[in-house]
Amino acid sequence: MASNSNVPPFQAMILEDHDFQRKIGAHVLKTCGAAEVLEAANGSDAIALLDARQNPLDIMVCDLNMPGMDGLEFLRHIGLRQNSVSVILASGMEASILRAAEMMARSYGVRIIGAVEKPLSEGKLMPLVLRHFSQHLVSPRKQVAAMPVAEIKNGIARGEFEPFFQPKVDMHTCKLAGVEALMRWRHPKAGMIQPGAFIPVMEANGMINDVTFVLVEKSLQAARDWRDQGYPITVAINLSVDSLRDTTLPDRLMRMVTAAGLAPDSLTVEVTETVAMTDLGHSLETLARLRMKGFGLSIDDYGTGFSSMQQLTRVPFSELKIDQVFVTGSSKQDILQALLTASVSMTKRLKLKSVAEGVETEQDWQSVSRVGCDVAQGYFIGRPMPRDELIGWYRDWMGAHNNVAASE
Ligand code: G
Ligand code: G
Ligand code: MN
Repeated sequence: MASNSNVPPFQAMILEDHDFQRKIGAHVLKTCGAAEVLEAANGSDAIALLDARQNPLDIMVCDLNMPGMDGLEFLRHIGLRQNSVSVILASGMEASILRAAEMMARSYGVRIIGAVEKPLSEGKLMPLVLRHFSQHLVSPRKQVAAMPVAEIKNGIARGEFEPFFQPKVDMHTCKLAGVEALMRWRHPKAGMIQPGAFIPVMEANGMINDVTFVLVEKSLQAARDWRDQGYPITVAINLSVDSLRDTTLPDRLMRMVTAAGLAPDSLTVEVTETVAMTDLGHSLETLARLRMKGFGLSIDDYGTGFSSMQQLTRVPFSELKIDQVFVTGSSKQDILQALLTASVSMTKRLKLKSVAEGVETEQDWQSVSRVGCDVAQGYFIGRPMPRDELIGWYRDWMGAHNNVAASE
């Protein structure tokens, strides 16, 4: 029961008509770190308790099937009240009913962090409590001024987009585990432009797909050159929803990989959980086909989306990248350590490779190493760099970490 000491004390409620089950629920919430647990046996009582409070509740566990106002109606009411409480659905009902309730509640604007089957236990609730805290950590990424569409079109026509490469290293051997290709715009007047200024514009205007293929082409060429120099390096590329919708994408990538004289396992595709779950039919077909053909498949920015692990297990991922919000500065925050531990142990259960993003300092490296993460990426290791700098960087890096590699 070491986990509960890692979350800040929180205010909770259990809504459950069955006396015995309600007592169990209240007890389990306390073992998960709740400072106070309100108890309600039906929806109307729960509403009254919520309305009477000064400070908002953090987390509540909500039964669905109850006499009087049932859980569904209760959720509609808290949606209408725009209550910010995070809700965990608990039920003895079958999974399809839980899923329907979850969808309904979300459409009313209720924050649902997951569903569990009764009886409740710390093992079932704790991951969802951690999820509540993780979603409160995520703030939208910094906005940058968007470039005009016409200017981007010119840039594409002039061939100004190119990949920079950021190293990912194996945490045990310190050897290169691959590189991530990140798009940059070498603008003749403005200099080097970051993706935040043009990728959202490209996505919104149906321009991302073509540029993605240019990026893949250049990345594969780089990978081929590195291999010829004696460095077989896997390259990862980021894909948008538009690219995944195209179910012929795997065949096209296969032709490109073959033309570059490489095998499909030298290319990994990174998609965010949100992207993977959009237009699920087409995405799943494309993703499954990519894996079938032997490409690597990575969940990017893990922990920042809203998909449940159950949803993610439907996609045949080979790697999970833990978002930098959980990594950067994690050595100083117990809550981040707890989230890292939970994410890494899950990747091990699912037999996925874990990659920590945003390793900025030696302390970050140590904290992700402690929880057993396989691979690290971040400024502490190397910034995204032009292709011609990578091998030089790698020689320096191995020079500095030779002792680590040799002692393994
Ligand atoms: O490199 P940073 O370098 O600033 O990248 C910012 C964001 O842009 C990241 O979320 C990254 O995933 C995304 N990104 C970078 N390159 C590409 C790309 O080629 N395609 C897509 N779709 N996203 C990219
Ligand atoms: O979303 P995605 O994971 O694809 O994008 C990676 C983004 O994170 C890029 O913008 C990249 O430049 C940035 N990045 C990589 N390493 C670090 C790091 O150590 N710290 C910070 N703050 N950003 C990083
Ligand atoms: Mn990425």
